[in-house]
Amino acid sequence: MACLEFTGTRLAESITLPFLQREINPLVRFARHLKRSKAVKASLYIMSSKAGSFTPWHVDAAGEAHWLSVVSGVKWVYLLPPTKHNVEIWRSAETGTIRADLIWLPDLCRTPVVKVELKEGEALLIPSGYLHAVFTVEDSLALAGAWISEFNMGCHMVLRGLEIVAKNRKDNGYPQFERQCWLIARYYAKKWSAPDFRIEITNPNSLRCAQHLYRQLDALLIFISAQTTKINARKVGWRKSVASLPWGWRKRGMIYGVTNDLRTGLKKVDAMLLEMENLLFEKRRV
Ligand SMILES: O=C(O)CCC(=O)C(=O)O
Ligand SMILES: [Fe+2]
Repeated sequence: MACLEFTGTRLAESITLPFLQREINPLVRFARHLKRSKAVKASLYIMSSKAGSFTPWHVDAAGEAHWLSVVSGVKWVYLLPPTKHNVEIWRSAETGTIRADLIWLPDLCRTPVVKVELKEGEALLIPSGYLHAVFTVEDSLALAGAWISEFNMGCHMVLRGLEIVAKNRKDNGYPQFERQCWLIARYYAKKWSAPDFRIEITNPNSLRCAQHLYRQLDALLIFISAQTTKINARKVGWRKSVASLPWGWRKRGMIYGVTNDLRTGLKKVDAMLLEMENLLFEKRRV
């Protein structure tokens, strides 16, 4: 299988990104900041595979979500959700504890494997963190686009952490992951810590969505706080993440401002959510 990134090319310009990638991808939403701070590469790929080729079980960089669109040929995509147990099995395969070349990974997992056949003109959305393996049935040409988002931060953090520990994604991890995390953090720090910010809750569903986002951003706060401490300590291994911060942030002390504002924002939202939960609960009882 040959895989090439085509971000920023004429081919990329001719593609309309799916709604999800456009609306959820911080790269797109924060493009204004990204240009100034040396553009981050969006992830668009083109893949050409021979019939009979097989991409073994893996999770994409930092558990990014992505779409896979088959232009010609046929592919079978096998999927497993990123439960704690499944991720542990995959990690064992990555570190060599399990011989993934001898064992069909789903046999060790507790969730059923899902198989999707993708034919010419069809596309599949692979959610964040999903383990997948791909078998090419007929010679094929496919396009893919990947992104990370604040709605899956918990998952990104766990998988990014595993990548760093396994040191298996030195060169092809998610492009400038840390930088994007900081941009997301800044966006919510500003929005949520504003004095007039209120979260709109109208029904149990919107409450669940808001609670989900709260938990994801809480995971993000842990991550950026850890980075701030490392930056303080000037540990050699963290130079790279310092370098990946948006330009000028370090000098202007922005990293501390963002961390503090996000913490304040989260506290505020936590209190609001509790209040809303009580209100909704009361309403239902009446
Ligand atoms: O098509 C393939 O063989 C691999 C595709 C893949 O892993 C992906 O789109 O993430
Ligand atoms: Fe993949």
